[in-house]
Amino acid sequence: MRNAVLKGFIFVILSFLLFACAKKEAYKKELETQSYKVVIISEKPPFVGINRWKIYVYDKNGNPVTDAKLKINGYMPPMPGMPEMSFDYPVEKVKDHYESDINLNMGGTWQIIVFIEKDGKVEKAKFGFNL
Ligand SMILES: [Cu+2]
Repeated sequence: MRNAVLKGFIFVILSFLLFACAKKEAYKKELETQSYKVVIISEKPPFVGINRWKIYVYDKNGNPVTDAKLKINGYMPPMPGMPEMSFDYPVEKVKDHYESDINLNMGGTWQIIVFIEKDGKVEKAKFGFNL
């Protein structure tokens, strides 16, 4: 009986911890390019509006890459009665990572490309989602 109470107690504490972690990193997207691992973190999953994204770039040894130049493009293919849209979002360097305000100004299909430029070479990390 005591054991069951203890187990229940531990379960509740673990659930709280899990919930706290999940809340802190509500959205995480990991992408791979030839030379890098790119991790995008945001407080919320993509939504219509201005999304603040933190972008972490790592080399294949897991070391942070902090001297690259990043650019992010958001593209929406043509929709009925609407031409295609393409936006370049400026990216700023913040300490050991990068940040950008991604303005997803309407619902629909979005294709995102993160351009990572370093030593004169550009690599692209791509993903997409529906809003
Ligand atoms: Cu559209």
